[in-house]
Formats: sequence, structure tokens, C-alpha cells
Amino acid sequence: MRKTAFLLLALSIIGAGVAAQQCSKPNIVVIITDDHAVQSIGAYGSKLGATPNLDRLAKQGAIFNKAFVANSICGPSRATLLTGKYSHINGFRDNHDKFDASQDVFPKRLRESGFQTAWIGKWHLLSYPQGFDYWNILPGQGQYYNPSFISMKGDTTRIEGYCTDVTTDLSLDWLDRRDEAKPFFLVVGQKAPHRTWMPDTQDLGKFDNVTFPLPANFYDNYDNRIAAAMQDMSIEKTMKLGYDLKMKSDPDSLASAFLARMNPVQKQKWNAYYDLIERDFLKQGLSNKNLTEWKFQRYMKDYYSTTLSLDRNIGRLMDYLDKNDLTKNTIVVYTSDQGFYLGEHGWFDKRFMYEESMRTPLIIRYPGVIKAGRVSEQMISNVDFAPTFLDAAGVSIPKEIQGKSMMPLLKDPKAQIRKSVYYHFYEYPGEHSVLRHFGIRTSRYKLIRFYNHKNFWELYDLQTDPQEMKNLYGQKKYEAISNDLKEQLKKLCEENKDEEALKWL
Ligand code: SGN
Ligand code: CA
Repeated sequence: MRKTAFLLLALSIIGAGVAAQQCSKPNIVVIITDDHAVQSIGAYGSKLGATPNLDRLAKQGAIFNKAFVANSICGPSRATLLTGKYSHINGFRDNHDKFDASQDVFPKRLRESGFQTAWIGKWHLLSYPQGFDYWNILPGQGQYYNPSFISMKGDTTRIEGYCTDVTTDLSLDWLDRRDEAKPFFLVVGQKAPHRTWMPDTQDLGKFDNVTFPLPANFYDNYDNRIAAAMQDMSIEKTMKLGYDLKMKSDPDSLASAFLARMNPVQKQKWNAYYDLIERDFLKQGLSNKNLTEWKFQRYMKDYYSTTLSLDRNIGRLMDYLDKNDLTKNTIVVYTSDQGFYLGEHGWFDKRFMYEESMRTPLIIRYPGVIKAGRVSEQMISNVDFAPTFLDAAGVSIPKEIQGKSMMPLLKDPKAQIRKSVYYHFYEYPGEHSVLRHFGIRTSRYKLIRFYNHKNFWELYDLQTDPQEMKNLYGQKKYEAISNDLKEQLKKLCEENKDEEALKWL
């Protein structure tokens, strides 16, 4: 009897020791949104006040001005995040691939080391998640209103509400139910502000008093840039009055599809707002530039209004951490699966290696490690996330991982983890007609190789031409720079084992 009591006491001491050790590991929350343009975020310089909670988060942690994705499109970006490997290695090159979730995704290793792991919301990798104690995901792109979710049992349930709220509700529910003795890793995958930019009804009209300035290169003529001229993602030609901008009189209207998901209250508020806009629009009888600029204004109003709910829900999550005494021991990472064009070059969408799409927002709050208010100009790539999280959790980084841990940089603002970033986009032929390309971005230059269907190079000096309007490739003056960048690019392709790219060098 006495022996049993002693054994129980000994076991409970050991158990408490393990629990204490686990709890000393930081929790990690990653909020990954879809198509959130850096240009629209206050902490990155936007003056429109759409992101007060994100701006506060940036003040409490670090904001990264040079965070990039390795392949600017949804699925590939998520596959890179999960594996720490480039698309050609993790096997998910474009949105039509199916992710092999049985591969070595880092949440599996976190889990083995004692973390509870969850992915909630947009996933978009075609297969089901692996390496998570809990997941509840949107099918494909998901829906804004009363979205369906696929549970771990494989069944699909429609949940009443607005997608950004519902995804946050599910995340908070999971946090409430978690085992408090273990550290947690949670990914909150928001659909917003993806096309077709459908705001929550409470946010309709919030930017109606704003006249958005046209970006300086809105009327780009794509001179000397073949791929930019070939794309199908312009506000003028590609953006649809019905499908994108909710005008029911347009033959391309999807009104019946998106209204069908709404409940009567939502429908009534939606119609009350857009019907008035449409009446006014039809009265004006716009054409040519006036029509394009009207589209731009409507696009901006819808896009920014959609981000309001996003920011409000980030606030809810941060409040939860505060109220539950979790803030101090939780790393919060805010990022998007890529950037987005808000009229620059006359575009919406992403895909290109040009700055607005290759760049992604990145804000990290890490109490005790990152000093509040830091602004980092160091380059990082989304291939670096997986090793960073493993490193922060004290888990060893497998040698197959291609990214680099950001921990040295998080600890010391002067540290540099990379001198350049690598990029490779594959989805051509495909929606929006952006040619295949790969390339290198250094702190000053960008060299891009378009290949396969059309073969040519582009070179930009980001210091003198931050909007990437002047392709300098082929100019005598830039020959030495081009050659040097080609050498660097070749090295990157070799290091990263990108055999396909090497064939085009
Ligand atoms: C959808 C969109 C495209 C967008 C891709 C990829 N069309 O196909 O505009 O480029 O997703 O976006 S839509 O008609 O369905 O809105 S991603 O974020 O998933 O990569
Ligand atoms: Ca996306």
C-alpha cells in the first residue's frame, strides 16, 4: 500500500516536471489571410485606418518590410509554409495539384514534441490535413456567407454567419477546449479578403466617403514587358461588373449564386446597399476610362470593407490571449498567402514576381524575444517559417528543410539570414494568364527568367524603379549586373535543387 502511494507520488512529480517543461515552450498562433495586400495595412503605411488591431500588433512586436513568398499563389504558399520546402520539392506547384499531406510537415514534429496542433479555416490543398490534433477546414476557396466546413470526420456542415467570424469562433472554441498542460500551435486560415471581396453586412459602405487615389502606374502600357502585357488580370478588361462588383444587371452576374447562400436578413442588407449603387451606376452610363475608374473605386471599397472584419477578428483573438493570460508566452504571427495588386499596373490578383504580389505582410509578436516596435528590412521568405517554428519550439530542424530559421534575426535585429530570395511560379496556362517564371531578388535588384511558352529575361533596379516599370535587361550598362545576378540565380537553383529552372539558365 505504502509502496503504491510512493509510486504515485513519484509519478506525479515526474508528470508535473514534464508539464512544466512543456509549458515553458511558447505557444504559436499563425493567422494566415488570403490575398491581403501590404499596401492596405496601416502598419505598412496605409492611411485609411482599416487595420487598427494589426497596427497595434505591429507596435507590440516586429514588422517585416521585406517578407516574400516563393510562389505567389494560395496552395503553393501554404504547402511551402507547412514543409519549409520550395514547390518543386514539396510537389505542390500550382492550385491544381493535390498536396501530399503525408510528407514531413513540421506540425507533425511539433506534435511529437508535445504540442497540440490545429488548423482551422482556409486550407486549399485538396487533400486533408495531417499532423494536426484538430482541423476544421473550408472546402476549396470557401464561401463568405454561411460557409461550409469539412470536419475531421469528413462531413460537411454549413455554419450560419460570416466566414471571418465563424473561422475565429471555431478557433476560440478550440482554444477553450485544449489541454492546458500542453503548448499549442494554432493556424487560423482566413478566406478574406480573397476575390470576390464580399464584406460583412455590418461593414457595407464603410469606405463610401473615400475616393481612392489611382496608383501612379494604373495606366501602365507594359512597354518592354511581354508577360505584363499578356496577363488577364486587369481592372479594365478582366474584372467583371457582375461577378466581381455585384451589379446584377451584368450578364456575368453571380448574384443568384452568392445571394442563394444568404439568409433573409443578410440578403435584405446586401440588396439595400448594392441596389442603390447599381441604380446610380446605370444612370451614369459610364464608358472607357470613366468606367474603368468607377470599377477601381468599387473594387477598393469592397476590398477594404472586407478587411474590416478581418482586423476585428484579429482583435478578438488577441483579446482572448490577453484574458486568458496567454499573451506573454505566445508567439503571434500575422501573414498572408501572398500580396495582391490594388490597381498597380492596372491589376488585381497576384502571381507575378513583381513586388506587390511577391511581398507578403509579416508581423511577429514574440514577448521576451522581439523588442516592441521593431521594423525589419531584412529579407525573409515563406520557406523560412517551418524552421523558425521548430527552432522556437526547441525541436531540431531536419536537414531536408530548405528554409532558414528566423530565430537569429528575431533575437538580433542586425542579424541577416539571407542575401537574396528565390521565386518560381508555374501556373501557366491558367487563370489570369501569367507566364511561368523564376528569379532572384536581392536587396537592390530583381532578375526574372520567363520560360517555356515564351523565353525572355527582365531586370529591375528596385532602388531607382520601385514600381518595376523599366526592364533594364539587355542594356549594355547593366550587362555586368545581369551576369552577376545570373550567377547568383544559378547557385540558388543548384542549392535548392530546382532542376527544371536550371534547364533555362
Ligand atoms: C480563384 C480566383 C482567381 C484567383 C485564384 C487563386 N477566381 O480561381 O482570381 O487568382 O482563385 O487564388 S474566382 O473566380 O474563383 O474568384 S488563390 O488565393 O486561391 O491562390
Ligand atoms: Ca491567396
